[in-house]
Amino acid sequence: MAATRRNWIARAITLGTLPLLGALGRHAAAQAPTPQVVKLVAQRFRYTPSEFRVKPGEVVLEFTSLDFVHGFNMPDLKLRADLPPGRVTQVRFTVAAPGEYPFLCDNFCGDHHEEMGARMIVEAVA
Ligand SMILES: [Cu+2]
Repeated sequence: MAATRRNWIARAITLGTLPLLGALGRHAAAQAPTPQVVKLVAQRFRYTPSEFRVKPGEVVLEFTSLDFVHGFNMPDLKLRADLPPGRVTQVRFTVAAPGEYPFLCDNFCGDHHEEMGARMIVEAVA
């Protein structure tokens, strides 16, 4: 008798919880930004942030250069752009494979130009 009662309670909790989890899942999906927008600043001789994470999907990088027409070159995705100061430059793409995607400045911008690099990390979807 007691066991039956426990089963009934367990079933009631399960039935009550599943719709709640479903609602939370839908909420999370609705909250996921599409595309994912990442703002970056380019300035001799770095990008800020120097590392950022996204999930697989559509991504928009929004660059603001503070001092020079820096370059953006991400060889693994064959992406490149010039980043003139005084305006926002958008680079839009879709990435599918998790991993690390380094990028660098490919416009010579001074003595430490070759140190001007950063990376995007695409997270594996759980
Ligand atoms: Cu540069």
